[in-house]
Amino acid sequence: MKKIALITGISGQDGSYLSELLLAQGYEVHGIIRRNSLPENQDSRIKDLDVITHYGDLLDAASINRIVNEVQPDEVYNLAAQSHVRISFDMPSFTIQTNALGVLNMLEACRSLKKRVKFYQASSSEMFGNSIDEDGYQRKTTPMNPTSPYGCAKVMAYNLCKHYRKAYDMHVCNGILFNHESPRRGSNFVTNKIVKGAVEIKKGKRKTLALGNLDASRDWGHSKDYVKAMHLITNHESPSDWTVATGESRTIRDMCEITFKVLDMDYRDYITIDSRYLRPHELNFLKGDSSEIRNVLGWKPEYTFDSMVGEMVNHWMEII
Ligand code: G4F
Repeated sequence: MKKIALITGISGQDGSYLSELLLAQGYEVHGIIRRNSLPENQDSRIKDLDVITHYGDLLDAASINRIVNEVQPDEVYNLAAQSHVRISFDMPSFTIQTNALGVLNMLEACRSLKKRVKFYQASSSEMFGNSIDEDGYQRKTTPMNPTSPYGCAKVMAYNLCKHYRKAYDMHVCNGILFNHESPRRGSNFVTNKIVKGAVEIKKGKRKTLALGNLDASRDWGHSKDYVKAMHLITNHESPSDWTVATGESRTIRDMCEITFKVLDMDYRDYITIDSRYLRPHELNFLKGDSSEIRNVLGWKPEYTFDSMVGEMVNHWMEII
């Protein structure tokens, strides 16, 4: 019998890579999508995949209950979210509802199922805020001091998942994933914004690229590697919480320098600073310790930072 997976946020970067991984392993893959006035915006990443989609919304508990009951999943990957940290300052209420109460709706829907479902929650390094352990890393034991409505909501969802695991003996896992990118990343996130902008400059389509804080530092991996971690985490015999990261941190300035260099340009000639892209409260530095998932589950990223940037540059060079 085929295993059945249900992915919320299936149309996003991670949802599409995870669908490919699960289909390749013989799963029947279902996903929840929201209604959009331009349907092609909704399925551009998954239109060629053999997945079954259902209309629903994490905030519409009736739709979630109906889908979970119809699909009877063995594994649920809860990836849906208002995932943009900067936008969470503009839409705090929507972000908190979707990213925290939406998770509660999913957990409740799964709790009501007769079968024991494995539940994966997309937790985030944004939960740490500016906490750093003495050795310079963040890990699941690092205090969580979020610096955005997005981070606050993710902390609540993280704790709800731990609570449901203990209170109802459910197989609920958190993957605390550090930033992960790819050509499929939305181009309003900084990596793809830089790569796309640099290629546009290279091809004479624009003269400059406006960014916000260049001094923040992130631990960037590749989404394709990180969805493998999601699957390993969910299928480990005992449900737990795991940190997924590369262990390398680079500033936004480094990202600009490397990307423009690949295209034989000097970023200093093209980058401008626009305060619209600054945040009311910034998370300054992320570097994750993923030794537990590497040692216990054997997870190891295949991409390096350079191979990831190279793939993103090639993608935009072909499209633009
Ligand atoms: O690419 P970003 O928007 O990602 P951010 O805020 O780190 O969040 C991402 O990673 C989290 C995991 O830690 C996820 F939970 C979350 O869903 C998302 O995937 O911004 C990265 C950094 C920030 O410090 C930001 O201030 O880049 C800085 N930045 C500088 N200029 C910019 C820009 N970010 C964006 N989006 N646009 C800019 O023009």
